[in-house]
Amino acid sequence: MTDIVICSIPRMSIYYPPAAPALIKASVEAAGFTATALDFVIQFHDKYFGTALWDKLDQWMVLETNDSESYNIFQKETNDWADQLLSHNPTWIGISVFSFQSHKVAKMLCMQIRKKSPTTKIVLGGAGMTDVVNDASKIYKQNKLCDEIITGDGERSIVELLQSTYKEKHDRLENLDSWPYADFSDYDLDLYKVNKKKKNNSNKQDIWQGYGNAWYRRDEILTLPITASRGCVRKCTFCDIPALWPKYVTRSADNIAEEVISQYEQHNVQRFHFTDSLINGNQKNFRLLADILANYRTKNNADFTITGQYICRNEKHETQEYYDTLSAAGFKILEIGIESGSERVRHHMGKKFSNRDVDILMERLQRANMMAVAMFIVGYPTETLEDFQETMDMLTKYTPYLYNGTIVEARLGGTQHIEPMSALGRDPDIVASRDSEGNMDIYNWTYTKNPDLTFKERIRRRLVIMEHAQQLGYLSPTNNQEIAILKKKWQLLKEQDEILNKPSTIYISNPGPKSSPKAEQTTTV
Ligand code: B12
Ligand code: SF4
Repeated sequence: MTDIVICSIPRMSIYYPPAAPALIKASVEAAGFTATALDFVIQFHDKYFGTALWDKLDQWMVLETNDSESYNIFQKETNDWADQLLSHNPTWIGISVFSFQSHKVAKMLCMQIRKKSPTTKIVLGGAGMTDVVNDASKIYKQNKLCDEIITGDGERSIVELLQSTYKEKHDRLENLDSWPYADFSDYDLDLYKVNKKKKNNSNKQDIWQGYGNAWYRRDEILTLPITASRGCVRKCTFCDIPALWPKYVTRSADNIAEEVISQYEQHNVQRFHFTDSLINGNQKNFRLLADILANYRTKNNADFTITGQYICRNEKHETQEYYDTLSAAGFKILEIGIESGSERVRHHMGKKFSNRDVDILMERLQRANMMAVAMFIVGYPTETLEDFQETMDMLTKYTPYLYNGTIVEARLGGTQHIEPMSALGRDPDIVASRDSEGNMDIYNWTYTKNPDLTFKERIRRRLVIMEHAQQLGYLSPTNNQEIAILKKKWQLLKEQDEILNKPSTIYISNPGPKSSPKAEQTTTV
């Protein structure tokens, strides 16, 4: 008998073990209840990855496919997961819904649990349930698939639920230091060692569900997630983080360092990934953290490294010495949202650093023996052909950093989609179609002030820049799932065009290898 058993479900990357069930378990136990965390993400991955079924199954979760084989497999798996959950004889079953991509699996799992044990209570939580615009919870409530839905931060609410004092709310924690850090003791962490050969002989280095991360692929390493802050200090127009977390809060440097050191000593962690929207939100605190960790790593000859999302700041407010300290602390790979080579576009986004700031950042990273994952957005509403060319040129300009190993990846995402909760989502000049329930088509939109940027044009630019990046030698993952979505959308457009008798070929202006003259190419998506 246990008070709550909390599980993670696909679709989630297996870059590191799911953070939420480990955090929820720690909070619940600190309040005197019993909790067990079960990880169906790794179970599912290790069973199917490397088999001919994997792609189909992965796509089934995201796209509206009617593939009956995938459906039957998920029925079988969720049936088995329900048995595993119920074998703990829990009062509550908690399901962590990481994003909207987990809904199909979550619904199936709820149904299986309901069928087997109608009296066991089910609570859902996670960012996938915190989608206030599309109200993801409606369908679960209407069909009585669960007993409670917890949105926002889960630590306090879940304790209140078990204490029977919970009242529906959208919680955000204020004082993060007062909550315990993640407890991974129920997980088999060995399964997350990325390059470890698996029973079915598949090798984890080949996959991160469409994401790249060369740095993640190299050794037999264990990465653990750390959640040091929530929210963001910026308000970029395309991003929904400011709406999801209206206030930025961070744990103190001492508190974060204590967790890093304790997890490192307990689990022999080689890499930490900060799940924060940005790790350098509070510069003073971040610098302090770097000092503590640099000191610890040096004194103890500790070899862990740290990755996380980082914002580029005005170069005048930073120094080479600062980056040397970050490096000594283990902050070896920073994921940096450069977004565009065009300052005009970045300015509109609310990212007000200059191209010179980026140049100097790259230089400092190189000198400090650090690395960058450069993240870009293709097809921002104001992006003209000239702006797009500036992003292409930036990739070309930075090839020296690619060749010397400073830039390890150019991440291109999909095409710009409009987050309904972002500032762009509220911009009256963005025109998007809506379905019968009023949900907007986040991919297929136009911007009245830049009418040439059609959805087709965005897809074209996305493919052009991917070819350009790959030809230059960047690791630039095709991000299979995003491309699959674009293909599907393209197919729909093609069908509409055929009805209207218009051609649907995408013309790619291919810059060719570095020295070759530009060539015109066509491609079909
Ligand atoms: C790191 C990250 C990733 C990593 C994930 C690595 C991994 N395996 O965990 C990568 C880059 C792979 C990724 C991918 C995606 N991500 Co992501 N990701 C994040 C990010 C930055 C941090 C997530 C995190 O770990 N947070 C820390 C944990 C502890 O928080 P949490 O899971 O939300 O859990 C808390 C609460 O939600 C709640 N809770 C969670 N589970 C449960 C369960 C119960 C029972 C209860 C009571 C409470 C509860 O309590 C927890 C503690 O407070 C968030 C944004 C953010 N800053 O949070 C986006 C975010 C979660 N991602 C998002 C999306 C959309 C995606 C993708 C779909 C993107 C894409 N188009 O492909 C994919 C889907 C997942 C996949 N394919 O792996 C959205 C989700 C929005 C939504 N409603 O769907 C977010 C919120 C970003 C955003 N701005 O919109 N992501
Ligand atoms: S894009 Fe990054 S920096 Fe901008 S608001 Fe979102 S999380 Fe913050």
